[in-house]
Amino acid sequence: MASKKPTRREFIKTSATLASGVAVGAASKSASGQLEGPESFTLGSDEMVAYGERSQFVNSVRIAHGGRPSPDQFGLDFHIATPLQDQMGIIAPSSLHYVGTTRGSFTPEIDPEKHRLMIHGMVDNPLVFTMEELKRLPSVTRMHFIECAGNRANSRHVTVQETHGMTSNALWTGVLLSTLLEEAGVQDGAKWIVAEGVEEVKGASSIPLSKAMEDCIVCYGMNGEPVRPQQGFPLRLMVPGFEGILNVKWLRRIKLTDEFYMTYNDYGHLRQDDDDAALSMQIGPKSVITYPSGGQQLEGPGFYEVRGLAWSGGGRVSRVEVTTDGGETWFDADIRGEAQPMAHTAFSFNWTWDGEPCELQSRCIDELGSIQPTREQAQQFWNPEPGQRARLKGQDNSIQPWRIDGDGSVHNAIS
Ligand SMILES: Nc1nc2c(c(=O)[nH]1)N[C@H]1C(S)=C(S)[C@@H](COP(=O)(O)O)O[C@H]1N2
Ligand SMILES: [Mo]
Repeated sequence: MASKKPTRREFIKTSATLASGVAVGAASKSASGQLEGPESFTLGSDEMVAYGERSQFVNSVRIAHGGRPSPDQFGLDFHIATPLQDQMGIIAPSSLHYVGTTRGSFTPEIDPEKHRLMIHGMVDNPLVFTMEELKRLPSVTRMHFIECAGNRANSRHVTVQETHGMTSNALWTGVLLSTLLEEAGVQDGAKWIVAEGVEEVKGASSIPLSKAMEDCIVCYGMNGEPVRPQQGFPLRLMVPGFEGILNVKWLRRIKLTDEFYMTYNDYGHLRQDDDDAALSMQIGPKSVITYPSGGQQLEGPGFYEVRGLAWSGGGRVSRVEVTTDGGETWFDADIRGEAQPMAHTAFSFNWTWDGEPCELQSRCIDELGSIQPTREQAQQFWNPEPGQRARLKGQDNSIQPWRIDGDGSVHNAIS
């Protein structure tokens, strides 16, 4: 077997070895055996007092996703992927949150004082809210992930940023949409909402009214500050656990309707009927190991904490399993903290690598009992039987394999 889960006793033993190994390494670099001090000190500046910066030694960045430059030659932003391999824990720093745009966009500059949200259509009282009016209402702060349907791994991808970087998790603050809809008085027969951003056709999406009443949030806050412009400042819709495209940014209008609207977004997803549309929106159980992951290099045999993220549109993550032998044996990973519904959940697994080539995978089981599929299982959805109409399910939640070679290099093992 290429690897095994260390017992508690072995773990303590290997950790001790690891610690002395590090000390030896450091001593060999510094002839005097002294610890080195800082290179210099930053003097206080008005800027750093007013607004902090990360260290000059930290240089993790987002990248354009899907082989399309961002910004492109016209200055339009396209998909931008977050560096999951560098993220610590479950909250994406706002500056590194992934960005999804349906057809490329300029990030609108919206003066919050002028911004309005209109709720109309099949309601008794059409309403128009200012930002200040929204902020007076009862609010919630909840942790939720967003994931773009374009978050699909393929064999050409090298890093986890490329395979899985189109999802991020943040703390979102705002008013439950149900609060606003109750105020407006939903009429009998209304079944859908159509949410629209300031760029008209591009931001519009049809969302089932049942979902709108359940847990959607009209958000003005993100990670303790106003929503960032690329995430929809000053207002964005959060549709927990449903496809990213429904989380309308720069939200300005919500119309209640008795049927599904074939908006630009919906058309792009080839949804044919109401049921099909509603069912295809929820994101299945998914997980990925972020350490060790593609492009990284293990220093040599010994102890490693395997770490990753798991999530599901179906509620809380209830279990995550890890294999280090390509799927023959699965172990329960540790869930870090308490899993939140429709939120990234961190997992870890204590592992001692024996230096032999091996393959790491993780799989997520959510509170509905749904299990993350293998790539082969998921592909049955993507490639229908001959004669069947190709249905774009809009998501890839298949298991991600990482191969570790004898030299410690880590590779995407999708064939
Ligand atoms: N108004 C508007 N809302 C939008 C989009 C858009 O282009 N315009 N893109 C959608 C897509 S495709 C995704 S995946 C999510 C991404 O949200 P994020 O950029 O905050 O990560 O926003 C959605 N909301
Ligand atoms: Mo998206």
